[in-house]
Amino acid sequence: MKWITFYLQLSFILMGNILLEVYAFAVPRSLGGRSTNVKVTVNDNSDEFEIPEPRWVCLSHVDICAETGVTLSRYMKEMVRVNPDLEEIESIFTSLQVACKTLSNLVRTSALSGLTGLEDGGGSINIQGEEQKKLDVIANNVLKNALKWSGQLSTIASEEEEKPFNIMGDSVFSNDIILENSGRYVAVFDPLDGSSNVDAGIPVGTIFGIFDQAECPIEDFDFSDDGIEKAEEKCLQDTLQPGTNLVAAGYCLYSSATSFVFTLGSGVYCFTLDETIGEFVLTHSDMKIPNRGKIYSFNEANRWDWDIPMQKYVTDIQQGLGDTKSRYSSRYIGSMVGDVHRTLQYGGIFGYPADKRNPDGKLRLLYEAAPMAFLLEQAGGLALTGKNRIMNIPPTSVHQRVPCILGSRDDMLEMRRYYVESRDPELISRCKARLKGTNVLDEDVDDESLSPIVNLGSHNGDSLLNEDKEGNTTTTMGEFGAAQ
Ligand code: AHM
Ligand code: MG
Repeated sequence: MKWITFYLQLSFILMGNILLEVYAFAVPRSLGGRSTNVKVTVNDNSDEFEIPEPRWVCLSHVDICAETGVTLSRYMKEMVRVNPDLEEIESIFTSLQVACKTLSNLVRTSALSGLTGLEDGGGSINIQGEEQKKLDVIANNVLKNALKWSGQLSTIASEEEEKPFNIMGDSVFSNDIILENSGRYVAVFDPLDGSSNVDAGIPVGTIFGIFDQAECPIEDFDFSDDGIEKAEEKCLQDTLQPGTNLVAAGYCLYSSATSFVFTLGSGVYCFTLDETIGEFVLTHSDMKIPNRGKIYSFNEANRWDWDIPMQKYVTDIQQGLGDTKSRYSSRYIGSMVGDVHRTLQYGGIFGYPADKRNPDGKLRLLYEAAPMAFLLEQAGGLALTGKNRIMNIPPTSVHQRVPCILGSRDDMLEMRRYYVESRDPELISRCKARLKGTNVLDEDVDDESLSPIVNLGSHNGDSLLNEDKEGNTTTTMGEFGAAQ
C-alpha cells in the first residue's frame, strides 16, 4: 500500500512539473503583469549597456503574416493579442496614426491650400519665444483632437502649449461620448518639428513620447513657489518624467514618403504610408542602426561657439584623424526627424550640442531629445548630452532644453571620449546641474578627484557601467565622471 501511495505522489509531482514547463513555454512573459528589470547584454566584446527587459513583446512581421503587407492597425491588434495590457496604447496609436495621416496630407498640400507662412500673418509667438507657422498651430490642434478620442490619456504636453494640460477636463468628455476612459497615460509631443523648413518643401515631422503616469516618480516634487493651481501641479508632476519612464516613443516623418517609426521598448519598427490604400504598412522590422557610420550632422555655423571637445571631435573626423581614419561627410537637413531618420538607417552621428549662446543646446528634453533617445537606444545606438545619457535626465520644466547628440554606438563612444577627457570646470558644473537629484550623480564626488571614466548610467538607475580609456569596464554605484 505504502509503495502505491509513493508512486502516486511521484506521478503527481512529475505531472505538475511537466505542466508548469508547458505553461512557461506557452504563455508570453508579458502576460500576468509587468516584467521586472533584468540585465540584458546588447553589445559586443568589452562593452555592455544595460536595458530593461521589454515590457511588451514585439512581433516581427513573419510572426504575423509572411506573404502580405501588415498594416499598423493589424500589427497593433496582434500585439494586443500577445500583450493584453497593451490595449490602451493601441488606442493611443490609433489616434496617432489618424493625426499623422492628416498631417501628412496637410503638409503635402500646404502650398496649394494656403497653409504656408506665419500664423496670423506674423507675430504669433509660442512659449519658446519662436514665431509660429500656420502649420505649427494646425498640427497641434490635429494631434490634440485625435488624442482626445483615445480616451486613454490624462495629460498632454506640447511644444506649442505653455503648460501641460488635463485632456480629461475638456468639455467633450462631459457628455458621455467617450464611455470608457482609463486616462492612464501622458503624451508629450512636438507637433511639427522643423517647421521653419516646411514652406520650402523640406522634410518635417512629428515627435511623440508616452509615459505611464502610474510610474511617475516625482511625487514629492515641490511646486509651492510656482503659484500654480493644484490641477496644473498634477499635470506638471505627471509630465516631468525622465526618458527612462517612457513606455512608447517615435516620430512620423513627412517627406517623399511618410514614415511612422516607433518603439514600445522592444525594438524599433517603421511603417510607411501606402497612399493608395491610406494605411501605414510595415516596411522595416526591428531596425538596427549600423555600429559605425561616416556621416556627421550638426549645424556647423555654431561650431566656433561649441564646447572645445565637440570642436576637436568634429575637426578630427573631418580630417580622417578619428578612430576609423576615414574622412566623414556632412549632411544636415535642420529637421531633427529627417536627420534622425537618415542616421538611424545609414549610421553616423547627429546632434545639436551646447554652444556659448545656448549652453543647453536647442532641442527640448521632454518631447524631442528623450523620445528620440529611447528610439535610438532601442535600435542599438546611443544618445548623450556629450558625456551623459539623455534618458537619465529628470526634466525640471516642460520646455527644458538639453544638448542632444545621438547615433551609431561606436561613433558616439568615440565622440564621448573627447568630453570625458575634458577637465573644463564649467562643463562639469553644467552636467552636474542637469543630473541633480538622480542616483547617477554622486554629490559627494569632488571635482578635483574625478577620473576620466565613462559613466553611461542604466535604464533603471540601479547600477552604472564605467569604462576607462583602454576599454576596461567596471560597475559602480552613482559614480560621476568628468565633463558633460
Ligand atoms: P523646432 O522644434 O522649433 O522646429 O526646432 C527644432 C529644430 C530641429 O528639428 C532641428 O534639429 C533644429 O531645430 C534646427 O535648428 P537650426 O536651424 O538652429 O540648425
Ligand atoms: Mg521641434
